[in-house]
Formats: sequence, C-alpha cells, structure tokens
Amino acid sequence: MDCIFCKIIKGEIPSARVFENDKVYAFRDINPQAPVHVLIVPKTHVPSADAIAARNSDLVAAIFEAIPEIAKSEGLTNGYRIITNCGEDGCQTVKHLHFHLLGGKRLSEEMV
Ligand code: DGP
Repeated sequence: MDCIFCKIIKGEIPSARVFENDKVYAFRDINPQAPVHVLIVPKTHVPSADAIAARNSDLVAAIFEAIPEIAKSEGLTNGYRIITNCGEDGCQTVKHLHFHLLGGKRLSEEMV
C-alpha cells in the first residue's frame, strides 16, 4: 500500500519520533502549526476517523491513552488541542488516521 505514514511507521521514511508502543507511533509534523505539533497514528493502517469501528477502536483507545504521556513529555502543562481531519471537507491530506497534538502556545479560538 502506498501510504506515507505506513512507510514512516516501518522506518522507510525518516521521522522525528516522540513516542512508540505496540499499537501507536507519534512523530513531529513536518509542517508545524504550533510550537508543539505531534502526529499520533495507529501502527495498523486505518484510513480515517470514518473507518473507526468495534474491530479497530482499541487502536483509538491506545492513542488516547498515550496522549497524556506524550503531552507531559512535550511539556504541555497548560493544555493542548487534539484534531483529526476526516475526508475531503475535513481537509484530510494523508489517508492514514492521525491525530494532531497541538500546543505550546495559546491556540486560535476560531475553529473550535
Ligand atoms: P492532514 O491535513 O490532517 O491530513 O495532516 C497531515 C499532516 O501530515 C500535515 O500536517 C503534514 C504532515 N505530513 C505529511 N507528510 C509528512 C511526512 O512525510 N513527515 C511528517 N513528519 N509529517 C508529514
């Protein structure tokens, strides 16, 4: 499968890793939108939030269990934002489920 995030997870494309366990991989976004901008992905390919179901929701649970640990290691003691873009109207560009962890400054209130 020609998925850039699958290649990053396999180490075929380099990335700045910040966290990893058996189900989850997290790395710095190549185009950061905030002082801290980490992408958190399941190691198993899931196309988007629209493909989450009972068969794979353990991966989402594992991601959200990892988030406080990643936020702490990134020094996000004053809060942060988690975003997942889904599909065309959601402006998802990489078709592998990922959660943006953004923080390190006061974020815009314009979207959510
Ligand atoms: P989205 O628009 O939600 O699909 O966000 C995809 C993000 O992935 C975007 O913020 C840029 C990031 N990205 C794309 N290609 C690469 C890459 O090769 N390496 C890294 N670290 N990030 C990437």
